[in-house]
Amino acid sequence: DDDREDETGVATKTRPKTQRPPMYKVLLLNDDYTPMEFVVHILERFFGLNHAQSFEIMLTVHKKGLAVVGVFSFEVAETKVVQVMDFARRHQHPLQCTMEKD
Ligand code: TYC
Repeated sequence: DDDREDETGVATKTRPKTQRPPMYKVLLLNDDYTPMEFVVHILERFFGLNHAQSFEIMLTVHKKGLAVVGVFSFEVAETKVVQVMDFARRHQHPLQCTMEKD
């Protein structure tokens, strides 16, 4: 940090404002039709979660209606959403995945 002198001649530290990129939550939404095992598979495949973590998040979505799967930069979050939506559509499941600013 920079040293800055005030009116009395006392040196104080100022923190230069560091720009951090905005982060985005990736959300998984519940529905009545997508099989539980398919959701667990998606979480393992696209989010690098182990089986236990994936099962836990899937159950949270099933019970609460949605859950945050992870928080990423805009580009990474958007890629995950597209990957999940494409994979679900290819398998004809109505699973919904979306993102919002953290
Ligand atoms: N509710 C679904 C079922 O009972 C399971 C499910 C969980 C679906 C999570 C979507 O994001 C989801 N088969």
